[in-house]
Amino acid sequence: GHKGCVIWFTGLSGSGKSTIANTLDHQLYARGIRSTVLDGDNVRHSLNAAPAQLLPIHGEAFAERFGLGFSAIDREENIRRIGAVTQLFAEAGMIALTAFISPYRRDRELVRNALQPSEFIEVFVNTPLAICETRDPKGLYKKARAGELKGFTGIDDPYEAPLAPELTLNADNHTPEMLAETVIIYLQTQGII
Ligand code: GGZ
Repeated sequence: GHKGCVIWFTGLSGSGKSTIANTLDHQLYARGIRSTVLDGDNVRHSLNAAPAQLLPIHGEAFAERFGLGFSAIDREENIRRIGAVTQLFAEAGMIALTAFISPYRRDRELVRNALQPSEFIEVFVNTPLAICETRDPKGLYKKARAGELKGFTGIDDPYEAPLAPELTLNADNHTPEMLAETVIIYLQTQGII
């Protein structure tokens, strides 16, 4: 068996959060533990997007009110909603893995404080900006450097690194498999799995 919890990955764009979370998801599955991954691809485009079907009915004002972008308050609301969803998962006894930049310390602490102390595992994916920028899988850093994309985390928008994360992963010289193993071992030592 296992206990419900939230494994909250935080780090820059391109740091490896989603890759590590998905690798961990597979490793847990291989051990007979069902978990789920929430990331930008499945949350920002669904729960936190303006529903396209309703645009013709309610108009652009609806999208502006309920769809989330990347301003400070939009990021805050993004994390708040995700936190609420993960709280439901944890309370249902499930393991929720999240992979969002979540750049603000306060937003992450609000999620932490809504859970039991043992239920929130903050994992700092500590990949240096220079490496994230070299990877640049979507070319977004390049655009941000060129001034074509404003408010990009790490370039002209803040990233507040955790002060006391449960785990810090150095993703630049280890494989995702090794890093996910580190989390597995932590979960075992904590009696979560
Ligand atoms: C940061 C941005 C931005 C800006 C679009 N700043 O590499 P990606 O593409 O897939 O990861 C980034 C993702 C960040 O979404 P999150 O929901 O994780 O952000 S937060 O926790 O801050 O709410 C990037 C893309 O969206 N992206 N514009 N301005 N990342």
